[in-house]
This record gives sequence, structure tokens and C-alpha cells, in this order.
Amino acid sequence: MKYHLFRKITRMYVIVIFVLVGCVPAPPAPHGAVPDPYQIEWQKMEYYMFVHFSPNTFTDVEWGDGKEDPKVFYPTQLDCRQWAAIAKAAGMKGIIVTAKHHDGFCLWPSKYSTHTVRESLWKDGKGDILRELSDACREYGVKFGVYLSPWDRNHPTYGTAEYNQVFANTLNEVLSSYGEIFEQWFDGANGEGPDGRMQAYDWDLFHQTVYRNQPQAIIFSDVGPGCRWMGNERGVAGETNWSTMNVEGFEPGRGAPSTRILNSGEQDGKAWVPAETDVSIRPGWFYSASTDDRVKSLAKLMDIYYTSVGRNSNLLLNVPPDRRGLIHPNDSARLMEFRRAIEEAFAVDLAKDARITADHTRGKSSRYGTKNLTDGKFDTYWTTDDHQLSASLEIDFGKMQTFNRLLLQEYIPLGQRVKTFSVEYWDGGGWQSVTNQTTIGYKRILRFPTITAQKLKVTIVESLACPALNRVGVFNAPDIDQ
Ligand code: FUL
Repeated sequence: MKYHLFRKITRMYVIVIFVLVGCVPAPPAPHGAVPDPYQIEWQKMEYYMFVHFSPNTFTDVEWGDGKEDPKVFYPTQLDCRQWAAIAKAAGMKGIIVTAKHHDGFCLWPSKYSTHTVRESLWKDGKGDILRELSDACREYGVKFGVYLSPWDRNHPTYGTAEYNQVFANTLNEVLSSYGEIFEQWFDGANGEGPDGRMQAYDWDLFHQTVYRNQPQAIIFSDVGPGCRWMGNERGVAGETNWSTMNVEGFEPGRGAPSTRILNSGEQDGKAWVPAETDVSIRPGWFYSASTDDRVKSLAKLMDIYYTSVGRNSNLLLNVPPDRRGLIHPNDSARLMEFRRAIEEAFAVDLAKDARITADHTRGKSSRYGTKNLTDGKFDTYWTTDDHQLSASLEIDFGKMQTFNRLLLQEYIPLGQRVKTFSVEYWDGGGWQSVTNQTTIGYKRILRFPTITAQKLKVTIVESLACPALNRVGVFNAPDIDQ
């Protein structure tokens, strides 16, 4: 009797579990190349600071030739805590510093070079900028990254077989001495060294050196492997921007894919190499007093935000310290305005209180429902059945609303899937077109002339696999005209 009861109850449980599991279909399979967990965390950083600082700051050139007297490097009030405090206050999530630019000068006392801060007058040759900056980044809670140029116009071994090992040793020294590095930036520029010699770089050796010391580091170059240059220094990523690209057979620098491909990535590219937009807040990468009144306007920076972060790219904004070793007030004031303007633009998300319905939802299950689009969580998403490659989302505000921005995010752990989409608004009698667009990726933000309407519709027209979106946002951003 007891045994029968036991069997009955067990059978009931098994049935209940079957019914529950049966109702919730399995998640969609990833499509094509997907980000690794470090690339996902990196993508969420979105915006961080580039710092160009070297003898060039003191000689007023963009490319030093490596013959500069190291004594020209003499910042009088250098304070890396000021850089980190400004980055933090600006809403930036990290700082990448030019540890060694093309002129070969090392911002730390490297034992593999005689052209370093040790040979300068700064702190009587006892200083170490990487030490001070990495400490400051930790103190302010921003991540620390390094730029090292393989192209070295100073090192006597450049252009010989020996140099690759010298560069690997130099890298090793940096990557083992200053704590965690979130990004290793490799400049693709590859010109002549001393005596006009050229160098064939041993990228495999360089990458191994990075990953041995910093397995989580995102390696930037024209072709990744962590993230890619997006092809220009104007801050304009492609409107179509795939995080996938074919990298096989290519190299950073002269062997890179065309800038057109770097700018837009490649649909179904074999590697996940998301775009990073590097651009300077001033006309040059290094500080020059002559550009003190040419710091980019707030309107220009906002444009750059929309053409980088708004187009599936991270933004690496260069803010070069001056000859004192401090960020100039013109730059820091602009950064604060920029932060405020971004916050204002996205302060009120009208989608949060709207009723969002979809014409297709995976297995009709609420697990994959539209509530996931506004719950603020990264790992929950709306998706459709596997065969359903197009679908519409209707956002009903319940009353007339005024808006001019639409923000969409794909759930990138499943790969980048959406190929084309359209946006329409309801004018009371019918649907009117707002825009037809191509890719979304990690984040896409559309700007359009202000609309007042009760309903907005987003249609995924073509997707490489069933679409999976984890965010929809609708905003009314103030106009910025200067
Ligand atoms: C380029 C360099 O040649 C510039 O000087 C600057 O560092 C920029 C970020 O990358 O390739």
C-alpha cells in the first residue's frame, strides 16, 4: 500500500516536471562566431579613455623619430590621480595609456631600453608612470589598459631578427608588473626603424606573451583577436556593423583588410572581433597648446557617441595630458558636459511603462516574452521559434508620447543575428515609416526627427537565425546644437 502511494506520488512529480519543461522550449542555439565571456564584459564597458603622453607632448609633434633627448620629458605637476578622477567623473570605465609610442620612449623604467622615464629629468629618473597610473585606476575603480607600439624608431635592434624577442620581453615586463590589464592595444603602424630598416612582426609570440600574463585581456589590432580597429579616426563606425569578420590570412597594419571592411565587419565572418572606435577630443593625439581652443564641441562628441556606441562599437576617447602632466581644464570641462548630455538623453525610458507585444514569441512562452526587453537584465531576452526569422514588436505607450531616439540591443552571447529591421509609428490611421536599417549588435541607437505618437513598431525583417533582443528603449533627447 505504502509502496503504491510512493509510486503514485513519484509519477505525479515526473508528469508535472515533464509538463513544465515541455512548456518552455530550450534557448536558441548560438549563431556563427560568438563572443567569449571576456569580450562580453569588455563590450559592456562601452566608453573609456585613451591617454597619449610621451616626449611628443613636449616637442609638439605627433610622431617622434626616437632621436629626442629623453630629458625633454619633464612634466612639472604630473598627477595620474587627476586623470583617473576625471575618467571616473566622466563616466568612463577604463584608461589605456601609450606606454610606448612609435618613438620608443617607455613611460616606465624598462630594462630593455635606454630611452625611458629613467633617462628623463622627471623625478630625477626615479619615476614610473605605469605604476602611478595603475595605482590611480585601482583607487578610482576604473580599469587599466596599455598601448604598446611594435613599431619602434629608437630601439637599436629594430629591423633585426632579435627585435621580436626584445618587444616580447618588453611586453612581458609591462604585463607582469602592474596588475590586471583589461586591454592590450597594438598599433598597426609599421614604418621604418633606425637606418630605414623594416620589421616583420611575430604576432604569435606577442599574443602568447599577452595571454600568458593576462588571459582576460582584450587584444586590439586591425584584426583583433579581441577587438578590431573600425577603420578611421573620425569616430564614425559603419551604420552596418557586424562584430564578425574573417581574419584568417590577414595581419595588423599593411596586411589588414580594407578600411571599408574594418568599418562594417562581415556578415557571417568566422571570428568575433567587435569594433572599437578610437578618436581624439582634440585634432591631434598628443597635447599641443595650439589646440587648446579646438577641443571638440559637445555636439560633435554627441555625434561621435551615436556613431560609435550607437553603432555597435565601444568608444575609446583620447584625452591627452598637457606639459604639466595634467588634463587641461578645457578637456575636462567638456568631458563633464558630455557625460551630463548622455545622461539627459537617456534619463527617461518611455518603453518601460509601455505595453510591448510581439507577433511571435518562442514557444509562446513568457520565459522568452517581451517583458525581457525592459527588465534591465542582460541575460533575459525576447526571441522567436527557430524557423521564425522575421517578427514585429509593437510598443504601445497608452497615450501620445514624444520621442526621437530608439535603442535596441541583441543578446550577443547567441551571436549577432539581425540583418535588417524597420521602424514605423502609428499616426492614428496607419503605420508611417521612420527608417529602414541594417544591423543591431550589442547596441544600436537611432536618432530621428521628433515624433509624437501612441505606438511605435520595430520589425525585424531579416535575421540570420531567430532574433534575440534583450533591450528596447525609447527616449526623447534634448537637442544639442553646439
Ligand atoms: C595610430 C598612431 O600612428 C597614432 O600616433 C595614434 O597613436 C593612433 C591611436 O594610432 O596608428
